[in-house]
Amino acid sequence: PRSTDDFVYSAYHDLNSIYSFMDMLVAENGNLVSKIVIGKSYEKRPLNVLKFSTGANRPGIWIDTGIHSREWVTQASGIWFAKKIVTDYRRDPIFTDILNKYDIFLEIVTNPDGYAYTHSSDRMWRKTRKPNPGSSCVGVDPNRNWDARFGGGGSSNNPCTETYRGPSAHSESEVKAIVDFVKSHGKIKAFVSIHSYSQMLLYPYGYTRTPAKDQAELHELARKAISELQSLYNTSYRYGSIITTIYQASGGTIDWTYDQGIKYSYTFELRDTGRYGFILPANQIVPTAQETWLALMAIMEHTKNN
Ligand code: ING
Ligand code: ZN
Repeated sequence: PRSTDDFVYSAYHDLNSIYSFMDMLVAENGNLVSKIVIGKSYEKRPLNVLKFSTGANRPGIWIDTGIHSREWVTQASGIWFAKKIVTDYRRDPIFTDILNKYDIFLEIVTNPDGYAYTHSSDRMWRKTRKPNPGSSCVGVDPNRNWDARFGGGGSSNNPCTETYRGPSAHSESEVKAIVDFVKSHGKIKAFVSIHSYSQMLLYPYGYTRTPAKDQAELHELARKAISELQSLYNTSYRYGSIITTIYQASGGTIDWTYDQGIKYSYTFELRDTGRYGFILPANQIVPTAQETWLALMAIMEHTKNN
C-alpha cells in the first residue's frame, strides 16, 4: 500500500508491514500523530508507540496490543484503532472532545521479537524471545513480569512454561520500557492492555481476591463498556476482576498500573471464546476492532469526565 487508505485492515500483516503502516500514518497526519521509540526489544527492534496529540501538556490514555505475540487479532485491531483515531478526529464530536483534552499513546506491537517469531517459526509463540541462562527454553511471559506481587500465585518460576515470570520484575526490556514511560510521563489516567481470546473485560486485581478500592466504579464502567460493545454485533462479554473472572495471575500489567495510581486500568480479552482461539479468521478483524472501539470510547469518555 502507498497510503493508509489502501492498507488492508481485514488481513493480518507482518512486522515490517505494521512498521511501514505507522510511518505512513505519521507522514499523512504530521500535526496529529508522531512515533515515539520508548526502548528496544531483546533482539534490538524498536519499541514504537504512536502518540496522538492536539496540544501540549495533556494527560494521557495508554493502549497496548500484542504484548503476547500470538494474539494476532490484537495487533490487527491496534492498526485499525490508529486509523480510526485520525479518521474520527474533527468528525466525531465526542471523540474530538476526548482528543482535545487527552493524548493517546498506542503501542501496537508490544512484543516485536515474539511477533516476528510467530511469522517465521511458531505461530503459537506467546512470550518474549530472551534466552534463559541454564535452560534451553526461551522467553519470559511479559504479563507476569511486572512488579505487582511479582512471584505470586498464577505465575511460574519454570522457564519452560508459558507463564514464566522471569528472573526479576521488569527483567524484560519490553516491560521496562513501558514502566519507564509511565513513570516519566506521570499523567497517564487510563491504561488499557489488550489480549485475546475469551471475550472479557477485566480490571484489577489478578494477584489478590481483595477488591480494588475502586472496584464499584470499575465494575460499573466495565458493564457500560461491554454493553456498548455488544450493541454492534451482539458479541457477549463477561467482566469483573481478573482473579474472579479468568484466573489468578501475579505480575500482570494492569495490577502494576493500578497500584501506580492509574485508576482506569483495564485488560480486554478479545474474540473469540475458543472456536478459533488465537487463530481468529481474518474476516473477524474489522468487526472485532469496531466493537472494541465502542468499549474503548466508553472508557475514554468516563476518564475524561472523572
Ligand atoms: N490472558 C491473560 C494472561 O496473561 C490476564 C489474562 C489478563 C492475566 C490480565 C493477568 C492480567 O494469562 C491471555 N490470553 O494472555
Ligand atoms: Zn495474552
